[in-house]
Amino acid sequence: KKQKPVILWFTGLSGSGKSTIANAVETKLYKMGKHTYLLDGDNIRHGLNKDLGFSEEDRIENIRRIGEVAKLFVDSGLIVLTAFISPFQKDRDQVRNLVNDEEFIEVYVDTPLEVCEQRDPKGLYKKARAGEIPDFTGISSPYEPPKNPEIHIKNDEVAVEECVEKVIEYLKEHKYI
Ligand code: GGZ
Repeated sequence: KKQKPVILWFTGLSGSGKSTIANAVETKLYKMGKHTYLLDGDNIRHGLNKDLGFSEEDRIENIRRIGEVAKLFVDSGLIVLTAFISPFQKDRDQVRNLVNDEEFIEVYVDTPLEVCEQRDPKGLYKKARAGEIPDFTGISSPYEPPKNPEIHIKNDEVAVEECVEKVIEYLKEHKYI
């Protein structure tokens, strides 16, 4: 079945729902017969990037490597989904500039810090507030919201299924699938 290779670059705070939505989008694309690959903390930060932490310098290098890997998968014809905080606009733009214009879609998972902190699925915000995790995004390390994301998702206001639909509709409208 036809598909145009592209990077779906999800960005947002810890607990924003990036991974959940990216996973659900991937499942949907799979059911439609599309070929995809999902890059996330589980397969990148535990492998290729296990030498990196969360200093500004390490986050920049984290995103740079992920961008290069995503580009390779795009070259192989896949729809690539990435789910990383990727807090800096400059680094996201650098990945955008690695590929052709139409091969990068920035997906902003816009969940307010208060909501992420309330969810706190892994108790990380609590630890960060207690000073047990230094440089925690949103607490003691910055997050720069995308200026012009192709897709803007407010997942505290709508169900995951609706967020998934929004991404799928975008892909159809712009003839990726
Ligand atoms: C932010 C941290 C930190 C610090 C550990 N700051 O909710 P999670 O657990 O599963 O997702 C977070 C993940 C962020 O890794 P990324 O590779 O996406 O970050 S970045 O793009 O900024 O390089 C969180 C966990 O790692 N985590 N320490 N200090 N998140």
